[in-house]
Amino acid sequence: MNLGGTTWQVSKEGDSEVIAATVPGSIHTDLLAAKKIPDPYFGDNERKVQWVGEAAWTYRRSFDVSADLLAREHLLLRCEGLDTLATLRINGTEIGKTENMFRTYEFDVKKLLKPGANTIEVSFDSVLPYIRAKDKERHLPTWDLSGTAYIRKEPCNFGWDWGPRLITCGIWKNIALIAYDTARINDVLISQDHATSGKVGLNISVDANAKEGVPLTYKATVSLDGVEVGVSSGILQEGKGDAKITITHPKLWWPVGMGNHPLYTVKVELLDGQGRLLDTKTSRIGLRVMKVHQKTADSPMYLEVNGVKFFAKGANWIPADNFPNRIPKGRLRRYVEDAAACNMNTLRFWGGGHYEEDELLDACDELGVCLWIDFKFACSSYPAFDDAFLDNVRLEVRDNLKRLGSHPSIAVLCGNNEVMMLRDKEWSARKMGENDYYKLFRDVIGGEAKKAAPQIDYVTGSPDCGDDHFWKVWHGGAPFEAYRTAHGFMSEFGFQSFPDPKTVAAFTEPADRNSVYSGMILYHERSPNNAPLRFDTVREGIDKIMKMIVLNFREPKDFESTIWLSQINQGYGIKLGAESWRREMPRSMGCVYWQYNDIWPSISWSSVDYFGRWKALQYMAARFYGPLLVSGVEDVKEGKVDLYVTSDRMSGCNGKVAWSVTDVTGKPIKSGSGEVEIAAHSSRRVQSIGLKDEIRQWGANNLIVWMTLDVDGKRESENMVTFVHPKELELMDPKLSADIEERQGKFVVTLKAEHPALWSWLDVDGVDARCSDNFMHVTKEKPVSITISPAQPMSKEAFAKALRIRSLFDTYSSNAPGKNLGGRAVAR
Ligand code: BMA
Repeated sequence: MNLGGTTWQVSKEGDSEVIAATVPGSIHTDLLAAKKIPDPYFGDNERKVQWVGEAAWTYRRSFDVSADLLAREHLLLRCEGLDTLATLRINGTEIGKTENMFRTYEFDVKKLLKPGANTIEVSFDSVLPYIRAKDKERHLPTWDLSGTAYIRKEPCNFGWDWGPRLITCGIWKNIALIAYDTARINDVLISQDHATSGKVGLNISVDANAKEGVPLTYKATVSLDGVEVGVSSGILQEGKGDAKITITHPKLWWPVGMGNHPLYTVKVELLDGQGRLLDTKTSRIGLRVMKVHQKTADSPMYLEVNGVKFFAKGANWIPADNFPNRIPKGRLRRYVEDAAACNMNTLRFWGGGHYEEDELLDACDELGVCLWIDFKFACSSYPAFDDAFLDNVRLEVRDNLKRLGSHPSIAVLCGNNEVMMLRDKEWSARKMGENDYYKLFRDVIGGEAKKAAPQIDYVTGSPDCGDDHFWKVWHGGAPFEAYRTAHGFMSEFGFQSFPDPKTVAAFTEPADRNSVYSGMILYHERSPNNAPLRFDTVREGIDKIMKMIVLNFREPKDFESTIWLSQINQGYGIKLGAESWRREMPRSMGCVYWQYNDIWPSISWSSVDYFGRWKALQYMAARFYGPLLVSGVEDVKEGKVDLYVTSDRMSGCNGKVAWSVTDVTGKPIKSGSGEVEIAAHSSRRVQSIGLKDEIRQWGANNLIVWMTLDVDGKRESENMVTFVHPKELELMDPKLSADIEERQGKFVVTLKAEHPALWSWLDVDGVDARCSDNFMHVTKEKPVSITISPAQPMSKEAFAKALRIRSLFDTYSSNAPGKNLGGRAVAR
């Protein structure tokens, strides 16, 4: 019996006012619905609602229990998520207290319930006095708010360098009464044996809570697309039994770009001695062997699936909302679709969030996106000296792996994010002792993970396993070119940008949008520190964006141009890193940029913003993560461009690489092409284009090198490099124009340019619209056709009126009309 819904009420401790509440939910969303607080994501409202996290709140409802339900042998209250310090009462009697938002708690309530009306009350204490008192007893070194590591609550709920501090409480997951007779299934653990080729052996371990003297049997059925492919049944001994099923002609599960992602359904039924069905548990699995190879002297860390080593391409996932319950259904799936559409095969669920929703993992299983999942420990030391804390963590790991452990998309389980940076030989004022570090992350979490998910590789932390968090560019101030000096499995690196102007408008007043340094803009950017409410520290993020823009591009002409140019700049930089690491495979084997999504509307490292709008980086990722990539490395001193072809394909192919050199006006200078053999999972230099003479004659700042890769007559990749930063190119007005054709509610826009239009993009004024591609280069020889799907129906006239076409040229403030030096420029 589901106890969730809208029949709940909530009140603040010491206050007689009662407001309607929704379960699952959170106190902020209830207060918002009751119009008791302003939208905390708008302007600096966050500051005005800090009192919410300081207060204690009680949720209550009444519910009817039928005589039938009461007649069942067992009656439990099951809470799948209580955030966080809760005291529960049934009909006024306390039934327990909880202290971990990540755990599932069950309470025997049979004796307390009565036929007819009953009440449930869940009181939440503020976690702030609790963590303050704990930290006073013994301070834990941290980069975050002191004391937060004492409580098992989403770390970023206390604020992060991309998110607000809105400390929630509430019943954030399902709550229900569970009634059953005789026995129920506790857990089902499925392991796969791929040792014999052409077969996969499944061992399905069933664990039921047996009752002495009551015979129990099980039946396990495996099916694919509704067709049964194996069945096994037997008798449980003391509640335990192993079903063994061999799948002949197995269809293997592969990540994005490597094959299909078939999912088998495993249904386990628990029956009593008379064959009466007692309980059922269904899981979806994929047949695959996934391995993590940690870094060695000769190799970076890398992932392997079904015996095939593959390059991990993707981004880091953070919670999609500070209030996860209000994420619209389908939105999480959409994020995964967008990742897969951009050729991402990996998402890392970073350690400062929560154990993610089923919808998100289901989508990753279905679409072939591999997951690296951190346990939820980040950027702090932890009280591993406290046995009660360790016991609490053990149960947390068990509960979460019971729910998540069978997802085929999980490639890596990882103890924490960046706790190793706070680790030393002994505990000190700034560091955590290594004995306690290993006790928590290797022995306790690693030990539980081995038991609960034996077939998923576990690593103690990121970047413990030889992966790299490369922050020299954003945090260290180095230029994007520094990415080319690093190698390995790059699990974090990133650069910030502004979100879409529509998103900026969602958290600002028009007057805030007169400068990127206006108070409200600064307020929604949180780097470098994780203390959002402190105004005594200098915010550096916007400065970093502006400095990097003018290092690579020209100064933007106005507020909106700054937004778009910040996106082009971000994409330009991340592309530089991603292509470099892909090129040098297998010396580097992973590129997982920071960060994929946003928790609120903000200026951050994301490529998809809080509302799901793509930044330029997301479009560029589709290209630089493409299964086949042609890329160029410029060397102005040697006067050459080296062309590389990189393949993540499962088999070899032959292709044609063509290149051409033009001046910035688009005038052809030199070109060539050649056939190339492309091996599976390979990268190599296919050609070196000597351009010494051209540089001497035309000037390095006047040349653009274009390249394409075709396979079987199909364009697989195209790219462009210049010898200088784009700001040094004396661009001409490209005279962009567009032809619009309407096709079943969508519009096909063909962009044409008279001169190279670098990073051209389309945008529909005031309307959300999906573009099949964006931020691409258009030349006279190569018009580009883009399909645009507006979020709302539009007439062709309205569309044409709202369509805006721009390119890099339009963002600049100092475009003297086409002042091209045409051949007179001097090489650098
Ligand atoms: C990292 C992450 C996050 C952080 C990001 C940006 O190292 O693990 O803690 O948000 O950098 O600073």
